[in-house]
Amino acid sequence: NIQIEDDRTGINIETLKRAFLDNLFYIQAKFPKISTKNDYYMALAYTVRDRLLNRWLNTTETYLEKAPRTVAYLSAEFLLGPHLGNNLINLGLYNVVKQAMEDLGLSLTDLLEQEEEPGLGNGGLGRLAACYIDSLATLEIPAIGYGIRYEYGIFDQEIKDGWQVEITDKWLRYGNPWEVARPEAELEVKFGGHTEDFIDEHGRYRVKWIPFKVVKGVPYDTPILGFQTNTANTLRLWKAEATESFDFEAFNKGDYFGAVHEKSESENITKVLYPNDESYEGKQLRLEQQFFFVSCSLQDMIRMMQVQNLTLERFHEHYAIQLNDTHPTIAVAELMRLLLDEHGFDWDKAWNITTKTFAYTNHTLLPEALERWSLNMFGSLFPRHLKIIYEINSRFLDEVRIKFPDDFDRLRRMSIIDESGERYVRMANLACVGSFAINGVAELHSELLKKTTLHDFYEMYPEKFTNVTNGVTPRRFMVLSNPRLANLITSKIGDSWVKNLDDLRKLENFLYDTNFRKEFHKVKQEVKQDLANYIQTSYNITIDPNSLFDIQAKRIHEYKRQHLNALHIITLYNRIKANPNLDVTPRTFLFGGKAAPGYYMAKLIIKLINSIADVVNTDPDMRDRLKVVFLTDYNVKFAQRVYPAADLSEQISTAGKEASGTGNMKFSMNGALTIGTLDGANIEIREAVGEENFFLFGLTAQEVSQKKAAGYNPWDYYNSNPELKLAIDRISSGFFSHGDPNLFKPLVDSLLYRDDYLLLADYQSYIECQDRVSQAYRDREKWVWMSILNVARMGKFSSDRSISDYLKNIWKVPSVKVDVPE
Ligand code: 26M
Repeated sequence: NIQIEDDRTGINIETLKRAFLDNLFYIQAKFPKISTKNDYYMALAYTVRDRLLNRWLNTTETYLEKAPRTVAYLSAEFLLGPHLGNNLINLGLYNVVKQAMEDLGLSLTDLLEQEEEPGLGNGGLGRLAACYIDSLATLEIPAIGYGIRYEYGIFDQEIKDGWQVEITDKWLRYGNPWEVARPEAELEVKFGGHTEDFIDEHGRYRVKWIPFKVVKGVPYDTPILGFQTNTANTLRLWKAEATESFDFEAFNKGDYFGAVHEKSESENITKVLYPNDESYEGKQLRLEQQFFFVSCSLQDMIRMMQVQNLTLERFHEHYAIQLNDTHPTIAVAELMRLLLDEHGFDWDKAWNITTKTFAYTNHTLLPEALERWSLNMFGSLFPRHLKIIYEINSRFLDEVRIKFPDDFDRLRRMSIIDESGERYVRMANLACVGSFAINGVAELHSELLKKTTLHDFYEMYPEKFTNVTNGVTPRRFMVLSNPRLANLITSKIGDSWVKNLDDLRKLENFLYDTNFRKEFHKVKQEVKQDLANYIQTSYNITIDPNSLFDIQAKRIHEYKRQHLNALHIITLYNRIKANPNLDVTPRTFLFGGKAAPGYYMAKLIIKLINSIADVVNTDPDMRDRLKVVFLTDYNVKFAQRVYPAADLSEQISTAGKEASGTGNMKFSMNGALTIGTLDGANIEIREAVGEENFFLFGLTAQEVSQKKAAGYNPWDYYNSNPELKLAIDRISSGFFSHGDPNLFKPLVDSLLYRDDYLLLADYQSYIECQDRVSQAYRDREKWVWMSILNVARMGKFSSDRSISDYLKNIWKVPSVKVDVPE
């Protein structure tokens, strides 16, 4: 029974091997003898790519023909992580390909390790966008992700002498086999210049925008596969290039160097991802990036409708556009401009379409993170948009006046233009006015939005507000990252849980099965051993897989309180120093995360952790009891190693500050127990897994704001808590800084004189909770029990559920089946 398979699509082992060697020869131009690891990676990537093109092209074709209602997810960031492993999982080819590689004497794990991940995002917000496009494809929803093809993604982190050093992320260095450039679909984006009013041939008042410069946007498409479906949606990222016409003009004037300079200026727009999260910086280039990708994306959508012979009157019926935070919010003004100026709509019609198109997700309550653009800068870059925004604002404020007569303070607060001093365009206000739906990312966050940051808008438009609790994809963060656990689960309850995460509940039937609990524990130990081996190899540090792996991995920020975790470590250190025979539960503290390059305090926190690690790891009294490791360059690839190996997940933000968190979910669905505050999605995780299976501590959001209102004084805590005082004094004395009392002074002072994030107020509660954790870990049977319950009850936190919520409550986009003919 000989079966002949096409080398491009066949999935038999022999075919895969032949196809792989074929790609190695014809694409990499190499024989095995002279191939590098990267050649092998590329050959395999193309082999896998060949096998998804059928789905991708058929999906695209289906959407073109059926012209279904479509979700457009606009995000300045998509933190995708490596493609190869994920595509193998979603195609169902992981095991055959692994075998095929083994037959050729290659290890799939090694090849996966080769991939330079597209780190086109900072953290939570960018990673959420990546999870959502995965779930959209898995749920077979017509959808497209639009974003920016940064030439340099989030910087690579190195640690030198305990300090963070940033290295440019040259992720495209060896080529990107997953993207396809579509230069034939390029578009033009205008910047600067001025506007001119004129009367058109129908005697109507119109506006023309005469730009100062025009930049080309070239789309690069990446297929996003659904899990075990035919759907392969597109992620379309825009790269900026110079327009020939501009080169040409300068060239004619004889200004060759000027022309080349102009060209590189244009290409700067998509050069680099801004590395700050949770704090906004009013940089012009950032605003240019936002407008650039938004304008390309909207023009692209309009062009698509024209190809499909659809009238733009129905734009809002054809597209539901989600604004991932305010970063793409200039889309509200740009869609208005396109409809008014380029397609001849009148204001009311254009406004009706626009406000039925957009929905806005807010990701933060931190005031310093709210985007506002200096009016001067905004007006000189986008003179037409500023006029449109004035018009939107004036009509909007009329509405406010009708609903709330004589409330001048309210008008001042709600105005899209901030006129309290230097004038600004407030992007969150524009997003609220221009969208039909506004959501927060966890229940508490959505409630706080209504009560605080967006309170006025809630009173104005209560019907717009909803909550959609975040979720994460179990394909990448369980199946791919933790195959041992995934296989154990599947051996007990089948594999339906991968697409229907609520099915994990069936694991509860095995709680009383001693054998299952043993296997579950064994899996955790093996995965911890894997991480220990990795740390041994890369850091030359030995960690004990029998110790409690206590992990905090996320961007470094004062509100996330990595330094509270540090105070706990110092406290344990002090206790052991005071009593070297103390019976402590051995712990390994692992940290990972990047600090924004301009965020001094965050960088000092990294230095502190590394300094503590130096002291703790070399003190003989600490041996076999405490270890501290700062894991360098925490990214998606590394996160996939970390989540599975955690016993304890640190989710210790000041209550009311973390909008949701998504790492918290990834840890818990891999069986880590959480020590956490009542913040963001922690609250819902605790409800889901059961309060007895969650280590809760700290003030509530309400208590935090009350305490602040009552005049919080950190000294009260410092003076009345000897262990706390001792811990802080250790730092200020220079104990961790070779006797230098100045090094950490800014950090210590920030705690003693301000403590904006209430570390001192939460310290005692945290320490007592950590003591309970240490006790609990000694009863390994009990711990495993709680850990199983965490996995079994995390179904709600699949991004498939989040996307279903968006579909049901906001987008109302039906699924579309894609046929893939053989
Ligand atoms: C803004 C302006 C200029 C440069 C960068 C930015 C910027 C970029 C990313 C601001 C914020 C950015 O990300 C914020 C973020 O990641 N927020 C997190 O979003 C997650 C997904 O909803 C939540 O789970 C986290 O709680 C929230 O902190």
